[in-house]
Amino acid sequence: MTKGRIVHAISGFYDVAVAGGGIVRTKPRGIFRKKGQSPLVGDWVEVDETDEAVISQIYPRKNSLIRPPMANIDKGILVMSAKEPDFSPYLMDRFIVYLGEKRIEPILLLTKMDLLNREERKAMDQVLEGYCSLGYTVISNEGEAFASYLAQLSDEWLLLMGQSGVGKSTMLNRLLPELKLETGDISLVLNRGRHTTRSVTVYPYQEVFIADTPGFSSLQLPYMDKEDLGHYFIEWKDLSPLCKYQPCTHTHEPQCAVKEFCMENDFHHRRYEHYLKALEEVSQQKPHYERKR
Ligand SMILES: Nc1nc2c(ncn2[C@@H]2O[C@H](COP(=O)(O)OP(=O)(O)OP(=O)(O)O)[C@@H](O)[C@H]2O)c(=O)[nH]1
Ligand SMILES: [Zn+2]
Repeated sequence: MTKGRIVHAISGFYDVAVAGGGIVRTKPRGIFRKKGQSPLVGDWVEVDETDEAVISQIYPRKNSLIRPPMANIDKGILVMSAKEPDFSPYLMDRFIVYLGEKRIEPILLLTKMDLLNREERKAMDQVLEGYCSLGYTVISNEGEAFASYLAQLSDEWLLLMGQSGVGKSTMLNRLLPELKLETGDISLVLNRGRHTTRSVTVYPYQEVFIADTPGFSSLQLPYMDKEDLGHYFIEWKDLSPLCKYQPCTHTHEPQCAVKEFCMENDFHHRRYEHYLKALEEVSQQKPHYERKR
């Protein structure tokens, strides 16, 4: 038996990077299908090579996603362009909620800052400072900032996420020039995305693994109780216990500490508006299959 990690899935086969080096192509034991389990890229597994190589055990996951089908992700790199497509703080906050619910740390990677004029750049810097002040890591794709960030990580799995055309492939090509990934204008890229949204490719880079998924334009918030949504707005952590009513949805309740705080400045107020929009969506959700995983 050898412990390893699934790095690639292809037509029912799973390539496992095994302890000691090397990749072994495996099939899962039949028992998994009977139990309704299927291995995911990112899974830690035991491989039994006595006969043909099979996955005999899947270790418990710290998290798993359906789109892309992956497990045990440490960090989500939210790639957002300043323009083309336009920067959307609402989309960013949705991503942050989505990752928060999966216990994945979000890292904000800004692209196309070069397309902004001086005024726009100033406004953008202010928004980014807001996210920095919340404790999030914010990196621009200009210069070597992202490469330097990656250089200080080890043994982590990162997932690149972001709309089509924000510059994910361009970024990967800069890190790994031998990849020569296709990059292109948004309309072409959108077409490609539509056909392959479920595929996932993992690239080793220095001491980390970077998973790339074709872009997508919308993101479904995970199923959650509406009282839980506020947990993913980290700046409210110490405030929500001070709300008069518990649990508080920070909407109609009187003497709500979160609401009072959010009225104080534009950045927090905008986050609060995003919270209200997301709350409406979460309130209308029906429990769906993702909940059972
Ligand atoms: N001006 C400018 N253009 C960029 C930058 N990064 C990427 N681009 C351009 O944006 C377009 C889309 O970039 P891609 O790397 O293909 O986008 P993607 O995120 O991989 O898109 P999907 O493959 O659909 O996920 C290309 O024409 C790139 O040359 C940047 O920092 N500045
Ligand atoms: Zn409240």
